[in-house]
Amino acid sequence: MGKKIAVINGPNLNLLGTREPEIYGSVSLEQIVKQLEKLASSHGYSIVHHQSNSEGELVDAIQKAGLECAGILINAGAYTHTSIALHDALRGVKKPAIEVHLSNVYRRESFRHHSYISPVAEGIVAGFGPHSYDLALQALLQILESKPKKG
Ligand code: CA2
Repeated sequence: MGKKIAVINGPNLNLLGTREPEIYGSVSLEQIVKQLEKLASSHGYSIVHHQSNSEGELVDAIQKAGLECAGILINAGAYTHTSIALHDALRGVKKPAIEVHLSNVYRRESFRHHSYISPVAEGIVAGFGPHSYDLALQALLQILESKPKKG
């Protein structure tokens, strides 16, 4: 079966690379995931990617990741700032999760300054464009690789 890392992306992130390049860059989500797959495979992990524009589907993806994956990278998009359901789902999953944002949310509108994800994340990476995902994966791998092995 192999070791897996879940990458979960929320609403509108399917549009990456097509609009608002001044905020979100010109790299597509597919390209970001390809890059993550390279880094993950060099550490013996595969990536399971899920993007959805629906809150309930994201809850399902988190629950599934909790059963199948060693850890989670999550960019919940605008649901970061609104969703108690995603907070509860992540809280219920006993796997490390890293919160990712392309933009520096603290440089932007004040409604982006609160996150329901941060209290249930190991850490946050924001503001480095697509590179935020690579940095977050590096951090997650470090957490996973420093865990004492069971048995
Ligand atoms: O900076 C981030 O990664 C965000 O999670 C992106 C969300 C935003 O609501 C958060 O506050 C910060 C929005 C994603 C929208 O993505 C688009 C990409 C290309 C074109 C239009 C939207």
